[in-house]
Amino acid sequence: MDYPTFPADCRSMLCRFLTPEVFDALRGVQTSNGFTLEQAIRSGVENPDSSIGVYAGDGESYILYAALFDPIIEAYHGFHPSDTHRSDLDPGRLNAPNPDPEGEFILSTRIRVGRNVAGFPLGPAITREQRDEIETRVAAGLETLTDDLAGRYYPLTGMSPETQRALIEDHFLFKEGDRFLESAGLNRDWPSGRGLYHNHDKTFLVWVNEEDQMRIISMQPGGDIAAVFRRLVRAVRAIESRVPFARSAHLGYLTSCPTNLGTAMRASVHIALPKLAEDYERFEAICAKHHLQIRGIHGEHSESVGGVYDISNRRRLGVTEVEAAQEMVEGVVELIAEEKHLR
Ligand code: ADP
Ligand code: DAR
Repeated sequence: MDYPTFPADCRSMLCRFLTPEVFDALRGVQTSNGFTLEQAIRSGVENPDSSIGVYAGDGESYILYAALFDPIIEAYHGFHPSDTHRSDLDPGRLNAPNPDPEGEFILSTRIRVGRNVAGFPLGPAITREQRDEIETRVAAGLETLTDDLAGRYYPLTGMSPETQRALIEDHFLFKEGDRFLESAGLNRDWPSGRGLYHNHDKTFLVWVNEEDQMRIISMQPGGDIAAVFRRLVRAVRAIESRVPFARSAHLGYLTSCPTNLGTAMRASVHIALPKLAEDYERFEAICAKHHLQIRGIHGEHSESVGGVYDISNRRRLGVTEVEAAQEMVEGVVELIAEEKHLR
């Protein structure tokens, strides 16, 4: 593979940190799963509009390709190679009274964590057989869950397009055909091995074998962020007693995209901020102050509709789960105060 050419307007972390020196140092490297530098950077090379542009094929990728991954991890999370990640999943330490008890602003709250299964490669390097084995093991473990976590697993294979479309529209199921994931090899053998688990009222869901091998999701209408966090913690603990999670002392829970390392947690609200959206610079400044990310209402790479935005914590590594959720809560409190002031 020759050194890739990037367009002059490329702003991804890949084109920023893949210097010719780093490329030459890593070009002949392979992990024990045969995962190469070319595979790790393919998404950013084929999609120069990527924000990041790299994916790991296994835990080893973060070690063997550290010369490329470490500066990207530091630029995104503010996490230095000598830093140590800590986890804190104690809901008692989250100070989150409902920021919108009257339901004027927050339509819904969703907190998710990415998890991958210990002993297997990550999605970009996994084989079809390994991915299908993960689906079988995870689905079997999930279907032993009890009480409000009890539910059923629905394989994507055999799910009607109408059912898929409805679940995606209602924000319960992942979209298909993301070009960034496609280039990273994360859509191979689609839809084999993919599926959705959910409890009766769809407040607890698990995506199986999308970008990560699990996305464990707690969500409900309204702004009771503390209740959503409590349910997520119970679910994560119940699942980890059934399926071992891939993690490292340095990087926390391992994920295919470096933006999701550490807690692998994204805590978001769908919130109506039509007046603040008219002063977008002020909106962005408040979000930047609280390390918040602004997305549209159908997830990443989607648009806002009717002044409703998906607001979530941006940092996932080098902060604990409680700290990341607290960051989101405090940012949402300030966004609501500003929206009230503008109204
Ligand atoms: P992820 O959060 O898993 O990285 P996305 O940002 O693509 O993935 O969001 C996945 C789905 O979850 C999308 O349909 C998105 O609209 C939905 N979603 C995210 N946050 C919320 C929320 N607070 N309330 C309802 N749905 C949400
Ligand atoms: N689209 C890729 C990934 C960015 C982070 N989002 C994830 N992992 N879903 C990009 O480089 O823009």
